[in-house]
This record gives sequence, structure tokens and C-alpha cells, in this order.
Amino acid sequence: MKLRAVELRRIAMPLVSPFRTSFGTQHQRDILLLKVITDGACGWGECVALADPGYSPEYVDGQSDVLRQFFLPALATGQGAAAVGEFGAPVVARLLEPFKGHRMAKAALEMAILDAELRETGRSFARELGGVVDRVPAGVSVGILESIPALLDVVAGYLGEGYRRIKLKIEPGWDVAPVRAVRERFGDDVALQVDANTAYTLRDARHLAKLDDFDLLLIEQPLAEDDVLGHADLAKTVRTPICLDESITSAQTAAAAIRLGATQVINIKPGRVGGYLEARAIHDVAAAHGVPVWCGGMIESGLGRAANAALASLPGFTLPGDISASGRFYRVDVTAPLVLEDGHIRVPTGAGLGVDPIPEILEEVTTAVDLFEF
Ligand code: NPG
Repeated sequence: MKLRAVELRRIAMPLVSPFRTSFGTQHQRDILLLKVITDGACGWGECVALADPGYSPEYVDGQSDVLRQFFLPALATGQGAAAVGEFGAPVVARLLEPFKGHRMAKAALEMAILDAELRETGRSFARELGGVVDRVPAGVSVGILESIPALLDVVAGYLGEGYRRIKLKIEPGWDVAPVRAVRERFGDDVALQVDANTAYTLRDARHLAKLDDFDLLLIEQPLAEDDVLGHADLAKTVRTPICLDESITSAQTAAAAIRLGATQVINIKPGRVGGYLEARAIHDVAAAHGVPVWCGGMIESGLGRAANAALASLPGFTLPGDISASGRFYRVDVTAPLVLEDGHIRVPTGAGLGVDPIPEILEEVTTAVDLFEF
């Protein structure tokens, strides 16, 4: 495979309603898409970085810059040096290894090259990654709202649509009361979990233990991302399983967190860990330790969601992921919309991602395009 060019395309997609978390409110998604053009095919990658570095150090302008200044030139040199037939997605991480961090940009580039490779040979993402099911249960993430009645209305709507699991965003002042209200109104059968996005400290351990009364699947990332030991200590006070998200940046950090007793469940987001191949490696490490995993979401377009559905079809993904239908966040998606079927999302079977951007829609949401030629 030979790279000819990479198109960097920025799109702006308004959200159907504002999405508030403990670190900020999103009104629209400013996404960087990569289109890799090779001698045999095209492939799409999606960079999940937000507009600002509120979730992680990455932000979309920064990812765009590091791609142009460092990653694309390194691939240009690298593919020249690679033996014939050697260049491809598994080589990308190795060529980019000298550069620290910027995992979301690395992941987007690897995704696009993997897509191009798979399209050329007619294989799907799910098959390549090792998927074993043809549909995955859909969970939905519910932002922080202005009142408990408003929250109950929103949750009722999602349960009515068939979502198989509800995740409530929490922060100090919006935790025990909303969880109690959802349990009281919808009963014990609803699969329910919470996500704090690092909003607490170990001093809140006794308060967080109050959530134990509500039979939650897990508490996601209650403490700071670098407070792995704190999570291990918290797990001694809180009975609800702790699930790390922001803290897990690689298979190595996953193995360490498991060994320390800091995480009983892992949220795997390919963008956060540098790509789908590293995501699969984390799945394998977790499976070897009997740790369940689930696929997180970053409000992706249909392109990223299709790839996430493929990842979530691996056998260790035993909990429903944040893999909601396109309509959860977008009135119009750039691909044919992903829809709920009996609370599940179908895993695409076509070559590569198995979905394509719809050209007219893509043009409509595009704010800038730039071409890097090899
Ligand atoms: O379903 O795509 C989705 C969103 C799921 O809540 C969700 N994601 O912290 O996990 C998170 C949160 C998030 C969204 C984080 C956007 C960062 C950006």
C-alpha cells in the first residue's frame, strides 16, 4: 500500500441538545476527519479531540497541527523506508512512537489507514479486530440537567426508545439524588451506571459510598486521571465497581491499574489510547485478567460510531457501550444514520468501516479542507 495524500477536513455538527458533563457543556461538535488516499483505496479516520482540552490534554486544533507538522511528514519518510508490502496500519503506531502523547491524532490516522487497507482487501473492521457478534447492545449517556424532573423525562424517553443501559453524568451536588430518583421511578431492572469525569477526590469516599445503595453497574472515573492509587484506595470503601476511563491510556497503564486494584471494569475508547489496535490490546489484557470492558463514546459521527460498534463486537465487551444511535446527538449524521434495532446497533459488515460519508451532507457541514500530499 502506498499513501498518496491525506485530506484534513473540519466539520461542525450541531447537537440536538446541549450535553453537560462535570467538565463543560458541548453545544456542537467540531470534528477533524481524515481521508487517506492510497494507490488502491480511500480510508476515513475520525479524531475525537474536543474543541478545548477539558476532557484530556488534546484539543482539535492541536491535533490538526501535530498531524501536519510531525505525523504526516513522519509517515512520508517512513513509508519510503519501509520494505515493499510492509507499510500499513500496524506500522503506523511504530512510526509515530517517537512522538509523545497526541493519541487522538495517532488514532485517527491509524483508523484511516486501516480503513483504506481493509477496503482494498474487502475485509470489515469487525472481522479484522476479532468481532464475534453481529449486533451490540446500545447504552446512552445522559448529561447533567437543570432539574430531577427534567432528568426523569429524558431517561423515560431513552428507555422508551429501547436503550439497554443508562449512564448518568454526575458531579458534586448532582449525584446521589438523581441516581435515587431514577431508581425509584424506573425500578431495579434498569442497567444503570454513573460517570464523574474526575470530579471528586478521595476525601469524597464516604459520600461516593452512598451510591452503593443503588446497585449500579459501576462508577466511572471518580478521581483525577493520575490518581490511580486513589482509585485503588477508593475501591476499599466503595462496593460499587470502579471503572477507569481517563486514566487508561495504553495496554500498559491498563495492566498496571488492574494489578493495583484500581479498576474492576475498563472503558475502552480507541481515541484515548492511540487507536483501534491498542484498544484491542487493552481488551486482551483485561480479558486475561477477567476484567470486563465496554466501549466508550466521544460523540462521534457515524464514521467513528461504526468503528466503535465493530470494536464492541469483541468477546470481552460484556457490558453495553456508549454506542447510541446517531439521533442521540445529531439530527443529521454524515453517514446513513445508525439506528436502534431492539436496543442494539448492528455491526457493519461491509469492507473497512462499512459506512461512507454522504457527499452532499459532508459538504454542508464542512468548515475547512486541507490536502497533504506525499
Ligand atoms: O455516546 O458518544 C457518546 C458520549 C458518551 O458520555 C459520553 N462521553 O466522558 O465518556 C465521556 C463522554 C465524553 C464525551 C467525553 C465527549 C469527552 C468528549
